[in-house]
Amino acid sequence: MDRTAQLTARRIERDIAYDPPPVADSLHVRAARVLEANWTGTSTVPSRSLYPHQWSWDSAFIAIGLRHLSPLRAQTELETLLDAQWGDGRIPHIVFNPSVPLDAYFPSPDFWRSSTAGRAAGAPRTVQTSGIVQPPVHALAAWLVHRADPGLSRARGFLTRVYPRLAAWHRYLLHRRDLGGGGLASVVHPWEQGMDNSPCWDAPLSRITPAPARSFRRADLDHGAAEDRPTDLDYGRYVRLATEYRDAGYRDGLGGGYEAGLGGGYEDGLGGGHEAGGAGDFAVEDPAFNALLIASEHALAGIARELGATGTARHARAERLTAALIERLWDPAEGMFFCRDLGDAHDTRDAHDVREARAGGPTGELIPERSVSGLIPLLLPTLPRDITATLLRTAQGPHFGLGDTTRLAPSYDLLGEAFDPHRYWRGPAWFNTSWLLERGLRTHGERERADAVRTAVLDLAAASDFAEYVDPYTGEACGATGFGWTAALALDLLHSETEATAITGFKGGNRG
Ligand code: 9WN
Repeated sequence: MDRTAQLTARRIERDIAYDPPPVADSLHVRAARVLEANWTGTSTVPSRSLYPHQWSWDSAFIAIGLRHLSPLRAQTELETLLDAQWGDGRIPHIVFNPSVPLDAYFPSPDFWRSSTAGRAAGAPRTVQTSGIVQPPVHALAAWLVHRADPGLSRARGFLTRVYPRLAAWHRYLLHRRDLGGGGLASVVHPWEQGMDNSPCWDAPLSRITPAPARSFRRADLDHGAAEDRPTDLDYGRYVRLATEYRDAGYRDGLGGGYEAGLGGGYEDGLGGGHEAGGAGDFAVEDPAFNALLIASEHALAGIARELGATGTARHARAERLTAALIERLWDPAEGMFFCRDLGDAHDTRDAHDVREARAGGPTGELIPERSVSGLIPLLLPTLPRDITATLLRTAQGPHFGLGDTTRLAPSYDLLGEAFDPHRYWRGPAWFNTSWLLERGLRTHGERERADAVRTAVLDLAAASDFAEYVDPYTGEACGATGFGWTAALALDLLHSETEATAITGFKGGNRG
């Protein structure tokens, strides 16, 4: 056969070369495409439509996935966030992109007025941010990002630059936010804990008079289905709390100001004393928020070691925090951790009252609502063995149904009165909490269970087009698609080792 005949024959046999049938892209490629589409040049938006700015804990989760595609981008993601840190050490929950129109997201920069209302707390002048915080996943993310490419990290001085900022962040939480006086950090707004409309907040929020509906305009309903989102009543209360905090200058401590903020050596003895305060009527100690602080404290110890210190003081602090978590939030009868509502107990202007309250045992009341937040401490490498075993049973039991009626743990109790499989944090399964549980199961050597969650994350992320959250029974996509942390954490599980490993690199060993 001559050349022309060959080509003609090939064309007839293989017109696939000219009109290829669709070949399904791999999950890796699809996840990478989401992260590329959401990348702004210096950070990644959670969603192009619903959340067009940089969010704090989203960026930490996103960096954890991004490290497999571009360690440089992952470092940049965290550096951009940390550039917006306040002088008092807080990392704001949103860093606004000035080129996005004001009405694209509510509350917008003109609501928060960070550079004026937050001046006394050291808000940056050149970038606009919110004034509240989100869970401290950042040191953990920085450590994992470093480990993805230690050569690049060292060459860029990544850890040397981020360490003092992360240390100041933890100092802020442990000094300014220990509103219960028992050593744990409190959140002063549901958005701070990240699970905005969890039924856990219903009781503490019921004390708050909602801002009138006509005083603000929700932008989320332009992009998300109303039945999947928080109600107008919830929003009215979110707005009231944020307004009061802003109008009090975002002040947490008795002294205001930000002398406890940036600075400090690698070992970072906390120094100073507990400071009471908090402007609003909402103050809650949450298990996931504090478990992430503890995991991040272990990660900071790893970073300190990499930078030439011992890290011992940080591990010791993480252990003290773990003990406080158990003392204040563990409910042995229910077999899980609960939130503690500090009620008015935190709202004292007098440090003497705080010491009194402290001496009299834990202040406030446990909130008897089962949230996935109460399972997240499974992440901690040194949780006592009996608590780990009990948590596992609770996760698999009728309230969460993990591995039985659900493949991914629901955000809230399947049997709870407030359960709703589609409404945001009142039932749907989320990918970040599933990732944390998967890592926790692996930390404790629960390989088969971890494998099952991993497979479910990968399947459901792919099938839902990287949805923000899914119906825990059916896997039906809810909220936004092309969601940043869903893509990033699926990518991370695709690439991460599957043998037993402690996420922070610190094994410690179970106690008890
Ligand atoms: C308020 C960005 C954020 C997440 C939160 C999630 C949702 C914001 C909102 O979106 O909260 O911060 O407008 O509902 O609840 O966890 O960080 O993805």
